[in-house]
Amino acid sequence: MQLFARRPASGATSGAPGPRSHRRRRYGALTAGLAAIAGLTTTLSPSAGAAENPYERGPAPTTASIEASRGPYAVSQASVSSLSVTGFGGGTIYYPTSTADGTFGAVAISPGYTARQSSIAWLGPRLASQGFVVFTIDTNTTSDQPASRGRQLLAALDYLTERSSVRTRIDATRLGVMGHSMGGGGALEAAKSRPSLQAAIPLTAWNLDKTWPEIETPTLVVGADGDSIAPVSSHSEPFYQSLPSSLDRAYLELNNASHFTPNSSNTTIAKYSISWLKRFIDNDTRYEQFLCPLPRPSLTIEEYRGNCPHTS
Ligand code: 856
Repeated sequence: MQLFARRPASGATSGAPGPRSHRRRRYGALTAGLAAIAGLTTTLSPSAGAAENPYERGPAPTTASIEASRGPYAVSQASVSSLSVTGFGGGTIYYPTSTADGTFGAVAISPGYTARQSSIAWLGPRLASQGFVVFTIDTNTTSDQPASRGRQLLAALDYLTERSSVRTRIDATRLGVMGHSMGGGGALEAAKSRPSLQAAIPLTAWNLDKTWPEIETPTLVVGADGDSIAPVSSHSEPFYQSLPSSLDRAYLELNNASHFTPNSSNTTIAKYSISWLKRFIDNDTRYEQFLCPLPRPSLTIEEYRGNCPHTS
């Protein structure tokens, strides 16, 4: 069942992949037609599904597969020295070792104030093993502010797709950003300044700017109920609420969690981040089942808000 509004799957309309806009309101009859086509795909084999969506990677997901500490792809890594780049502080690229499945989408991730890439390193192999190229970065200085972190995330993506050793493994039209705390504030800044980004996930984000109506990128805002550095009442909640209601957006508030919960392996952060990146970077509707209907409060979820379904 098609729960999110379906965008013209690249190729379905033009035959060529390219940046897509994310405002749902553009589509009317086209959406209805594609929804009808989508209904047929439920009976097709995985390979036929892959043929329909050229960005689909990996086997059909299950709750166990998105909660696992590693996904189906073996992961390699490459260090990027700060001395070899400009515009950000270097980092580590985690990528699927195999080239058999073609190109992958890519995500850059910024740490927070005073922190280095090590503080968000767990996300590298966790996300890359599901079929993404993941770049955990250092910032130029650990005291850089959110707007700077946003520019650095974009510089890192440009390096990744244009100059890095893995550039040929990446589909440069399918990029996303994540970050922790001021790095999450940076992910919001990056999405605001580059609407072609396909997904953004700010984690217990901190920013003095509380309103983000300009964002056109599908955004999953992750807050923590016990965060006293970026309290959800003055950070994640207004960030989420200020996103356009027409946008694919969601708010995940972690239960029994702190500002630093995103700094170590966390299954709830991983499973919803994987689902969001797969759904919006890979256009992979197989992951919609984990996002819609909205997850209910649980031992690890204080609250979940979102605007699905818009159709169906
Ligand atoms: C840890 C962001 C006034 O702002 C703050 O006190 C503050 C503190 C920490 C952070 C952050 O990025 O934490 C991440 O490395 C804002």
